[in-house]
Amino acid sequence: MIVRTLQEAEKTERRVTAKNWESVRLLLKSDGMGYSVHVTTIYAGTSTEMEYRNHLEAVYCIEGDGEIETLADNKVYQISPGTIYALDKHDHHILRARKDLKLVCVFNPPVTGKEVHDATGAYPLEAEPIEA
Ligand code: 9YT
Repeated sequence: MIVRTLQEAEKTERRVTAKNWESVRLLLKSDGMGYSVHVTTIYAGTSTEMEYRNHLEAVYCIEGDGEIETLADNKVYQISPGTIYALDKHDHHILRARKDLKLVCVFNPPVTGKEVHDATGAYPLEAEPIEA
């Protein structure tokens, strides 16, 4: 059984920061669940381009206001509390926050905690990629 709180996790290396966002990884690969769970804040006024080639990600908004644009078709979807989006096609996208976006993110396969975004906006995978 694993029980931990956001409040204690954010005082550890589970909290990571970047220019446009910060994130607390409540569950990581080492927790053995087969997915990771993150509470991520995307800072107001930022635009972040991402493409997780090696991961599937679902993102549920609990606070804030923003939008996501999928770059393959330039479609824009509004994001507010109660909205979930799932990058089921490893969608290349831009996330824009009008107000601080607080998001619960689930990654499959799980993030190890050591990844940094590479030049394509993806996280590298330790094992075989899902697709080339
Ligand atoms: C919203 C989003 O794409 N979050 C990704 C997770 C976050 N950047 C993290 O924990 O690395």
